[in-house]
Amino acid sequence: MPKTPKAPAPPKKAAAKAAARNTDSGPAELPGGAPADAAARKMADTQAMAAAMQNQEQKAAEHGFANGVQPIAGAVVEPPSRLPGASTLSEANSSDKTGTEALDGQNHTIDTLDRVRVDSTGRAMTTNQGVLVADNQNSLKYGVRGPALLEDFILREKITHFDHERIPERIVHARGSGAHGFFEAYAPLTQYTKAAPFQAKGKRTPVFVRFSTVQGARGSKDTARDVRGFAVKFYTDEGNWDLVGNNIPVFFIQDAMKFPDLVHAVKPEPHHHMPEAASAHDTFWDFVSLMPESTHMLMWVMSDRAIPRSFATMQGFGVHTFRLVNEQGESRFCKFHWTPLAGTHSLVWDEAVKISGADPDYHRRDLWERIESGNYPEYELGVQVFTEEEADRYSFDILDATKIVPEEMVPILPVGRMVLNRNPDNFFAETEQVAFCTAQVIPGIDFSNDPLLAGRIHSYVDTQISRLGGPNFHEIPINSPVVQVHNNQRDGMHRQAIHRGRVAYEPNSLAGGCPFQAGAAQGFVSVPARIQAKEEQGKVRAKPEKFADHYTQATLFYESQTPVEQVHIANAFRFELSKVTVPAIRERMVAGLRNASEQLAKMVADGLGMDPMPDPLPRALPNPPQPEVMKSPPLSLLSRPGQAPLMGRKVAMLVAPGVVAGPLLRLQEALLAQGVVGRFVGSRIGGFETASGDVVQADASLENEPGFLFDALVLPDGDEAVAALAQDGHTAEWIKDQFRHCKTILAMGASRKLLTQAGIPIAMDKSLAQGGTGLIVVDGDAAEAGLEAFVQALAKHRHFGREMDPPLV
Ligand code: HDE
Repeated sequence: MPKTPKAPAPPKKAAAKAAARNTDSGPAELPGGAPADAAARKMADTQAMAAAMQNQEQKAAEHGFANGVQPIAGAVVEPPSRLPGASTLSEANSSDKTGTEALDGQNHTIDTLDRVRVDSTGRAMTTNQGVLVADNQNSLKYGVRGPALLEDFILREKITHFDHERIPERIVHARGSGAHGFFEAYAPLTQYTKAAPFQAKGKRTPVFVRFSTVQGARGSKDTARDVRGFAVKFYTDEGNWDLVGNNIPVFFIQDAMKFPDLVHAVKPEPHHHMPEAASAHDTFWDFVSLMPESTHMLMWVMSDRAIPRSFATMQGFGVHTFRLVNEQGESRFCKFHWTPLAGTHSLVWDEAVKISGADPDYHRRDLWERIESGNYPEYELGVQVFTEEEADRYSFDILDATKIVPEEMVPILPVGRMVLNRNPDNFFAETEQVAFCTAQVIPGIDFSNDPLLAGRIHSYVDTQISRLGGPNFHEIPINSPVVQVHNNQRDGMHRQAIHRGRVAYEPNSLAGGCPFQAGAAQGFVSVPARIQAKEEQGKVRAKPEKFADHYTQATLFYESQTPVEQVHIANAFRFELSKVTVPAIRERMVAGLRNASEQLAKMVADGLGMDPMPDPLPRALPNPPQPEVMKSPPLSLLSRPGQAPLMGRKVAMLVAPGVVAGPLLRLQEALLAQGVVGRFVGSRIGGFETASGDVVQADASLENEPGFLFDALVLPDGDEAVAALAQDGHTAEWIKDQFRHCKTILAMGASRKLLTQAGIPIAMDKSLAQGGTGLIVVDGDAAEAGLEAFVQALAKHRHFGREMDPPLV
């Protein structure tokens, strides 16, 4: 056979080019020399980067305890060019849609919310695909009177989207209102923590806050008797930190295992789904009367704390014991406290009930209006810091969420302030879609072993997955952090991020090891909890012994209240238990209360017609340790009148034809300067001619804004005006409510008659000099003095000196 001539060797460059064009296999070795084109260069650079990666140091270091506290940073190889990191060589071809190539190390899903804000000024309407809509009034039909056509993609898109507008409401805390703002540190707190917001004086961290009620549905009333959620998302420069707290520093239960039971008991009863936004029903009281550890929390929930005047006038608490961790890795326990600048002020029950009918959005509106008018709600953040050794000596267990650490034992250290200065643009996109997760902590903040907290660390992430439709809820704009997000999590419903490159695992050499583990120097490292977990006990379902002291701090709370507040607590128990239909539940509850306060139990029993009282419930811990503190005055709401108590208040000034308007106009101006809105209210809205022939405009009516929606009432001088107001039956109701709710009333000149007509005991104003009853009656020529006294009395918010049970008026 003739010898076949040997084929000439292909040029090396062509071989490299050809090899680089395959995605299913590769050469045994790459040809040397300068790469022929981009594909070959990508192949060569990828090979060089992969060959440079070694992982031995990492592997060895992963083992043993040292890594547990000091993990090292991951191995990284600098890529020779951008090519190995590219998903595709064709990324160089850009368009209006694709944009250009991803920038090095950038994740644009975290850009400011501007990236998703929409303003339609001057724009024509389009479909979701951007097609201009010619007619938004009529569906497509066959003939003017003919049947609608299936091909009407414009109608179908619109209706389909509408059909899916709702998402599930939160399991609890469904009703809520949110706001943006900032946290500003007073001074470096580096001694205790390396957490980003506390590193420098004046450092500002953006926040989003959501306040909520617990029991009611998304559309339920704001003024229910309930715990208020106080959840703060800090967008720190080391990632998001969520401090998901309440306006009450303790909780009903001690272990997450009982949370579904608690919520099932308090929610509307399953057979008839009543009552909405109320705990005054059988199943709630059945459950808590069988759970003596709830007693302390019940004291708070039956106090006026559970009916706040405003989100701006309530405290917030982290509830659990957390940890602060400093650069040296030293950890201390910590309790978080928010204290409002406007002071702690509440409604009274009769008022809360009435407001829920007239304005179910009372707190939402109040928050919105405060921010829109520049009366920004402000809170001071304080921390109680203590060591594990100190905690061990306490008479109570700091892992027990039914206990506080009294301020007398560990003072509150003020660390910064939070100002809420921007309303959301869109309720759904921001307030509804915000996902607070207790698991979201940053370096410098860590958990204690509180078993309630442990359940929460799981629950909040978990619940968002069904509420927000999948695992990518962190990419929803309100939830994304302000720092870079890089990991190997991929895909899932509604994924937004488009990752460049083909590597979604670690360790890798094909992405130069990136994203690499940050190591202890920068990354989050859990504090090894030392004395709390006793090895020799092994796995147990159990409670620490001190958790059995169910009543000592309930007593502390009750004894620390002023007499007025104690009466309010008793009245709240009386009201709630009167709504229970099963006497045995009531009796069990009163029997439990006897262990906390004999006086309280007696008042409640009397109010329920219960005589004799049942025997006290047996105690789980018959001889609790002596408490460190017997009385803690800061636990009283009245101990915090606030530095800006007037800010955000609303005053009604009644007007009618012939009103003497001069003092009212002067008052309105003076109030506005202090952040108080004074509104003219008439029998109808619109203009009224004054005694001097001018016109005042009423922008609210006695009918559309009932009196209990205002913090104070001014009755004007002017015979004709007073006669007209006396003719309107609403006027007396207004006055009675203001009087019953212990709010400030100023009556000038002729309007004294209106007080008499409403049955108000006018002689009360005589005691003004002795501290004030908030009922100020002045002659027409003494209006100025009246205005001054009015502003002073308004700052006190309420004048409980005139409260009577049952009410006189
Ligand atoms: Fe919550 N709680 N909770 N909670 N909680 C939720 O998370 C849960 C507890 C609190 O404005 C849910 O996103 C468990 C204590 C607030 O979006 C859910 C346990 C405190 C908010 C959940 C507790 C809170 C929630 C429902 C016991 C005060 C509203 C929707 C182990 C420190 C956050 C959601 C917002 C919301 C679970 C107890 C406060 C179901 C399992 C104690 C302020 O995940």
